[in-house]
Parts: sequence; C-alpha cells; structure tokens
Amino acid sequence: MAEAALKAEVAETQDLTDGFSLVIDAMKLNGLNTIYGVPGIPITDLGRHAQAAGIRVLSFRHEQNAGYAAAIAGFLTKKPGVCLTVSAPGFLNGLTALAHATTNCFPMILVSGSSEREIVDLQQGDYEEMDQLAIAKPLCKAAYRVLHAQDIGIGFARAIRAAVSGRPGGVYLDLPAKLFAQVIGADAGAKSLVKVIDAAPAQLPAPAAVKRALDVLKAAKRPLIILGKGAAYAQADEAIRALVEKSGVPFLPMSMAKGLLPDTHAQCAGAARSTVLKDSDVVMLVGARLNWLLSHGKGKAWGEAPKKFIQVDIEPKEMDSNVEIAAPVVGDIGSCVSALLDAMGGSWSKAPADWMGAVTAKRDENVAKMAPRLMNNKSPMDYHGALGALRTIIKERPDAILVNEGANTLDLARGVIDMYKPRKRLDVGTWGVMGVGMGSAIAAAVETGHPVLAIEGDSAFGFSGMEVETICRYQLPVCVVIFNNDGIYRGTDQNASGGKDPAPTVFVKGSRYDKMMEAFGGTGVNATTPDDLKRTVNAAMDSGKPTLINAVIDPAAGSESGRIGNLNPQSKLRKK
Ligand code: ADP
Ligand code: TZD
Ligand code: MG
Repeated sequence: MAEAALKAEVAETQDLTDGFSLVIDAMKLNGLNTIYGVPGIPITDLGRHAQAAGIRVLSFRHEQNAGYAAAIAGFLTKKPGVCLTVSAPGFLNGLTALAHATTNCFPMILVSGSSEREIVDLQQGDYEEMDQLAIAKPLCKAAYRVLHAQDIGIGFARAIRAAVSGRPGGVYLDLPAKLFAQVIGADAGAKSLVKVIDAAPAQLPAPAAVKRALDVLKAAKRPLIILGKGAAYAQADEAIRALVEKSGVPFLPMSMAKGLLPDTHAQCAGAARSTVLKDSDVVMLVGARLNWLLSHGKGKAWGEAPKKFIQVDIEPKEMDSNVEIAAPVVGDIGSCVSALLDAMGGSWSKAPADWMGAVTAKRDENVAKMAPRLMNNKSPMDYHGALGALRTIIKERPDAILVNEGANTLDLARGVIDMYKPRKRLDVGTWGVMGVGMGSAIAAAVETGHPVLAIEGDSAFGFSGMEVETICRYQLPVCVVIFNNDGIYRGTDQNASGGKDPAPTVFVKGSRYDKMMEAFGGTGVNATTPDDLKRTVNAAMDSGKPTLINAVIDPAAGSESGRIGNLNPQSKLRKK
C-alpha cells in the first residue's frame, strides 16, 4: 500500500471506535474492572481486548460457575459482578446464576452475545439462534438489549442502576454479534458513554416509621434482632454493631450474616436459636426475609407466645409477605439503622437483663454440650471431629473467607464454625444451590485477596469441580476441603432392587479427589484424621497455594438432607 494511503487509513481509524471498545470503555468508566466468563463466538475478542485494556478477565470452564462468581462478587463489593457468555448454550448456562443472584438480592450483570436479530426473529435457523432477552426476563430484575454502538453507554448505565439500586438483583444485557464490530466516530462514542452517578441512592426511612419501630421495641420484654445477608451486604457494620449493643438485644445471624458481629459476641444467640425464636415477643428483622429459612415467621418453630415484628428492608413489598409487620421501616439499612440509633437518643434503656441472661444460659449450655464432640480424633472422621479442626483454623485466621456447601457438610459447618468478621461466610443462599462453591471461592480470592477455605460436600463439589483447573491457572489462594462420605447425605445406601447399579445417592467408594488438584499442578492431600486435616489445612493456608484436601468422612455419619429432612417427602408405602 502506498504510504499516503496507509497514513490516511491510520488517521481514519484513530478517529473511530467500535462496539468492542465501547463495551470496555463503558465498563471501565463505571469501575467494573473484572469479568468472569467463558470465551467463544461472538465475545472472544471482547475478552482479549478487555484484558489488554486492564480489565481482569477470569476465564472459567463452565458459565454457571462464572455466573456464581459474578453473583458473589456483587455481594462482596456492592458493585454488579459481570459474567460474560456466548450465545444460546453459554447464555443458558449462565441463567441459573442470574436467577440465583436475583433470588439472593446480589447485584450481577449477565452479558451475553447473541445471534442476528433479523434471523432470530424470523426463526430462520441462525447460529445458536435463541430469543435470549425473552427467556432471561422472568429470571432477573431487568433485561435490556443494545442494537446500536452509540447505545452501549446507556445500556450499561441502565444495567448497573437496575442491578444495585433498591433491592439489588440480577440484570441481563443482550449484545448481538453485529454490535461489536459496528464502527462510529470516536468523539461520538466517547460522548455516548454514561458514568452512573450515585448508582444506589440512599433511601431514608420516614421519621414516623422509625418512631413506631422504637415504640414497639421499647415495650418488648424478650426482644430479638435477626440479621440477614441484606445487613451484611449493606456494609453498615459499625452502625449495626452500635444498634445491637445500645439496645442490649440478643441477635441471631442468618447464615451469611454470621460474623457481622462475632459469633462469640456476648449478645449472640446463634447457639440458642430455637429458644429465641420460640420465646421472643418482639422480633426486629434487619435485611432478612421471613421465608422458609425462618419458617415463614409462624408455626411450631416460633412457639405459642404472640409476636410483633419490626422489619428493616429496602423493599416495601417485603412487608407483610408472610405475617403482619407491626412496624415496617423501609429504606437502605445504613440509613435505617443510623436513624434508629439517632432516635434512641442518649437514655435508651437496654433490653431486660433477665431475658439476655436466659438466652446466655441456654447458649452456654448448648456450646458446652457440643464441645466434646468437636474434639474427637476418630478415623474415619465424623463431621464433628473434622469441623472441630477447621473451626480452630478460622478462629486463628479470622480474615480468611469460608465457602461452604453440601447438606450435612453445610448444616453442621454453619453451626460449628464461628465467624468473626463481616462477609466472610459465603454459602448456598436462599435456594440452597449446590455448585456455588468453586465460583464463590474464585471470586472471593479475586475480589478480596484474602485466603479462602472452601468446605465442600463431595456431591456439592462435583457440580463445579472442574474449576480447580481455574484455581490452579490463576494461582489463587484457595484451599478446598472435600468432606468425602462417598455420597449425597451418606455413602451407605443400597440398591433396593438388589440389582448391580449403585443406589442413586452413592458415589465411587474411596474416591481420591485430591488427585484432581494434582492433575493441574496444585497440591493434593488425603487426610484421614482431624489432626491430619488441621495440619494440612494450616500448611495450605500458609502457603497460599491451590490445595485440595480429600477429608475421609465415615459414610454412615450423615443424616438424610442434613438438617432439613422435614422438607424431604418420604414414601410411607414403599420400603427402602
Ligand atoms: P437471609 O437469607 O440472610 O435471611 P434474605 O436474602 O432473605 O437474607 O434477605 C435479604 C433482604 O435484605 C432482602 O429482603 C433485601 O431486600 C434486603 N436488602 C438487601 N440489601 C439491602 C440494603 N442495602 N438495605 C436494605 N435492605 C436490603
Ligand atoms: N441440585 C442443585 C443445583 N441443588 C441442590 N440443592 C440439589 C441438587 C439437591 N441437593 C441438596 O439439597 S444437598 C445435595 C444435593 C444433591 C448434596 C449433598 O451431599 P454432599 O453433602 O456430599 O454435598 P453431605 O455432607 O454428604 O450431606
Ligand atoms: Mg457427601
């Protein structure tokens, strides 16, 4: 090419931008600095260019795990986590995570490439043809499609706002293949970008609502505060601690709110859960819903005594969802808790001491009962022996992030392992989703830089196990401990027909999951006693190297469905 023509072409492209660049610019302008995804048509080049432009791109082995990573990144940072997928199958793989994010009120944006609109809409059989926008809609808080490069800025702005404002949730952003290569003037492109100002505006509660809530609380004889993952998400840690301490009310943390105040705090009622639910007369919910996890606020678990509820939540529709809320306080948790504290003034009298005393006595009794079980050094291990070892590790490393999934492995770890700092416990969330483990562990390491301990049932791990390669590839400080009891709940079931196939709940006996980690250059360890487990987990946490420990658990130790066997229908007619 003649020099003059070459120069003219260079000059021309310098004044141009395209869809790829605008997506990257829109993300960077809004502080979205990490992408979790899987490459392929039409977004392969987007990942490459994003990496070149300084965005951290974490490439996964399956979109579902990338999606779970994005969801938990949203929970940890209050910024939407971004998951990037290809069209139809990649998009569908990302949807479970999008729905999970929405259900759990985590801000996340699923960005998927899609096929050509004209062909999709006439159903003419395009490559990976699918009407993705329509499919995503019922599963998320909002769904948008961008057709023109000059609308990319607005598209991202809308997605970000929808994800983080009000009750956070999942958002779908559809980017058709043609969009990425669309070229527009660089100036027009730059002008089309939108920096989202005050993406999640404070929402102040009405003073009358605050007064009503305090009137109800003041009249209580046996008050209780329940902290949910919304309270952990809000990052209003100091104000929440001040409210709990000033009120003198015992508090019960929901699973992912553990550590918001330490589980060892004098007012923590975690180990007296059934007592406080039954005996309390006023319950203040802070960022927790009265869903199945709290038995819908009624029935046996809540006892006979009449109760009044105060509920602090950003979502007005949440009020009266299951029972009457005597004092709704609608607003963001930071603003609501500060307003409550201000209105309590300097002379607030603490909750009755005899109630706190009764709760403490029950708690201490339960803790003492549990203690000897946690010290057993049996081999093969039972859950308590193994968890006793891991509990000490978290106590000594309160900054480490604990990821936890499984049935018995989840329910028992939640009760046994005390948490000391906010947002350090990440688990299966509102739906009890198996498979969040490796995505959560990866995002936790990437977003916080802290070491991660993932305690995984062998079944739960299987849903995302291939991501150990991802952990090794990015050299993340993740130690995975598999509670290997040869199956789902237990490894002892027999095929009732007497046939050759194993029972549906059991896996290969004596599997060595540690070898999986070794295949990718990580450290694999087989641990058969609690002492072994403690020593090897400590070594892994010290080294910061990817490690997988196969913890051999007695196949007969678990119970059906862990602690929620009551939700599992059982045939009364058929013999097991
Ligand atoms: P848990 O499972 O821990 O009980 P849920 O997920 O059921 O918690 O409830 C979380 C609640 O927190 C949701 O109702 C959500 O609307 C609310 N929430 C989330 N973020 C905020 C916030 N920043 N301010 C106020 N409420 C919030
Ligand atoms: N699929 C998905 C996505 N989520 C689920 N919750 C289930 C299936 C059903 N399920 C549970 O609720 S727990 C569990 C399954 C398959 C696995 C339990 O086995 P585990 O834990 O090995 O992980 P324990 O320690 O053996 O109980
Ligand atoms: Mg198991």
